[in-house]
Amino acid sequence: MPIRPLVSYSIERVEVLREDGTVDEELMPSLSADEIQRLYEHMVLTRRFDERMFKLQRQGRLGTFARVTGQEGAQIGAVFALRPDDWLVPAFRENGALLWRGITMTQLLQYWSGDERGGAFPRALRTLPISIPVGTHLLHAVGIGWAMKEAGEDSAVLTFFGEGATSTGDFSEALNMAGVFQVPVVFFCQNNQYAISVPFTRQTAAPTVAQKALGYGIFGVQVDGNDVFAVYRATREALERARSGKEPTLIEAHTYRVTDHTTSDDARRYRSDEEVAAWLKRDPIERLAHYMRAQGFLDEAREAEIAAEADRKVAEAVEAFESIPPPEPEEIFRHVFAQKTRPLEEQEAALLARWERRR
Ligand SMILES: Cc1ncc(C[n+]2csc(CCOP(=O)(O)OP(=O)(O)O)c2C)c(N)n1
Repeated sequence: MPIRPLVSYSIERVEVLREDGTVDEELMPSLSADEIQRLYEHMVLTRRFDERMFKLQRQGRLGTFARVTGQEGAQIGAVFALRPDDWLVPAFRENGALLWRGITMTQLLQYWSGDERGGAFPRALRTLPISIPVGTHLLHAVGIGWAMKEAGEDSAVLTFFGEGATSTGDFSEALNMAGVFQVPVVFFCQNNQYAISVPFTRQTAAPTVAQKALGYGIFGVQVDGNDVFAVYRATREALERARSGKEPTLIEAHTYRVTDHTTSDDARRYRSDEEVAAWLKRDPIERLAHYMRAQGFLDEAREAEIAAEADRKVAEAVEAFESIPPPEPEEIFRHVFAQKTRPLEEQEAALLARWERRR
């Protein structure tokens, strides 16, 4: 019996916008000057909001949260390809994506201050709540996609997660089910190289996340995650494939988390300053700005104006957030289950009794 290869494969990496700000004209997606400006403005807003949130957290005015800085290219490039009738299923590092979908900064500040009312996103935005448990939401994304397919809707689902989530059973179940039932989901992995302190090389022996798609019979591709044009191109193609053929895709956006895992972490304990410095040079916003300056879309004055406008919007949101009356203590228990469990009821009664004594 001969031994013959059964399956052979290769994984492609898509790059459009080079570090020097020039683009591969053949691969450049068709985007108007206005759309490119909007991409840039939203990436800047996401960064400025992130920086302000960090200060608020350090001042004790906000709880623990996961920063986006360095991942704006991956995140904004992907959601830019969404239509309003598509669904977004986020993890917990998606403030930029959520803002793009129309969730307000005020509401996000509320959520990250521990006020559960901030987590109830308007239904019309077709955006699921923030998912803190790693990987569980991938199954929700498949459920939504499957339901839409059954209902004959021609929209798709985009779900975000980190490379750490690819080690969970939920990841495997979700991709398998999506492949078997040809569910219109785009699985978007922001491979930011670390799951808290665990580096990518300890997460998997595979050299890429993208190749994991092969095991589920779906299409997988890697993109330079700090290249907003490559991300947009790959996500738009994947969403179109999903909407027309109902085929799922796994996209790996190769990027880097330049800040700590969350505000409760100290990344200096497990990685070198040199490594961070090397990635800072690949900053997605600066790379896009480089391109825009060469095209005549951006100059110093406009850059300052965009930053000032972002800061003004952030300041307004912070003011609105800080004027919201604090939630009632029972809010904590309202959003866990549709029907409260007995232990929750007991905890609620205990908390309310203590609250009364304090008054
Ligand atoms: C089911 C579950 N296990 C553990 C945790 C604790 N935890 C929070 S974030 C995280 C790492 C996630 O890494 P990754 O998926 O790569 O996303 P990133 O934080 O890098 O964006 C862990 C283990 C959790 N939130 N949920």
